[in-house]
Amino acid sequence: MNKYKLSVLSAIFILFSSCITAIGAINGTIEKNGTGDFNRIIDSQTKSPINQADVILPSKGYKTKTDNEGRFNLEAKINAPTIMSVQKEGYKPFSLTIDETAASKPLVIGIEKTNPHDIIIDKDMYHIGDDNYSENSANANDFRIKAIGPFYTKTFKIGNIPPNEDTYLVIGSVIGIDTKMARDMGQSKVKTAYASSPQIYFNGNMIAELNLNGDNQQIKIPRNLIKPNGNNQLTVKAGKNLFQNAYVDYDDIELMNLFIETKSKIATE
Ligand SMILES: [Ca+2]
Repeated sequence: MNKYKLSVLSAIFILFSSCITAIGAINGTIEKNGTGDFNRIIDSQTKSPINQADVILPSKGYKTKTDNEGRFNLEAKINAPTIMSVQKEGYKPFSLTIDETAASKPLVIGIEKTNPHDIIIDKDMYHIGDDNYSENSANANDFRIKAIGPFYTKTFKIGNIPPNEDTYLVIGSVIGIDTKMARDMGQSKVKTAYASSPQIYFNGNMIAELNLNGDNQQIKIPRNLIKPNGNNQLTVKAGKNLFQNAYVDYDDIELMNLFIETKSKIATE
């Protein structure tokens, strides 16, 4: 098995484990869903309310702020999976894909303070692809932002990574991936076709392929690819519809919140 397949498997494993145990997710947690009377944002450590946090639904053009009790209302119609983002200075950007059911119940979300080595690459939402997609694509209802083209790329600085820490790329949320796996998992309703996986490149080397939509996908960045104290480049390339031979049809996706985290090396490695 080659290196990137392993990375993909670990990303999928992390994705599944984060679905099973919401607590302990990397950059925030759903503390409760369906209890209490209000949606709230709290500090995941202290549990105190966070006021003046921005709560954003980029695809709906909706933005609100939490009050002194950390409370907020979602006054937007959610009829398909939609990315909700929470931003507050000093905290890791948090995003969550919510649907009608989740939005109809009070959400309590714990967000986490940033660590000194964390690097926020991008807090905006991007639509990668060609604006040509099926109504049945995973979350196509929510594509409101015009495509930037078949790839996203950004150059950013990385400092010195301590030798006892590993570096991870975290993708806050991604929707719209129409791979065979996404179809088999029920994420994509496209019956007649599927696409190759979006590919993640770090300094020109492919480090992972994304097979599934979801929140908080983590990809380990091999240390030998990192240029310490220098410019590093992240590129995300859209997959392609494997059933369209007449022309290139990129698999339209939206993603949000890209950042780099370092964590102490796992003892078992
Ligand atoms: Ca397309």
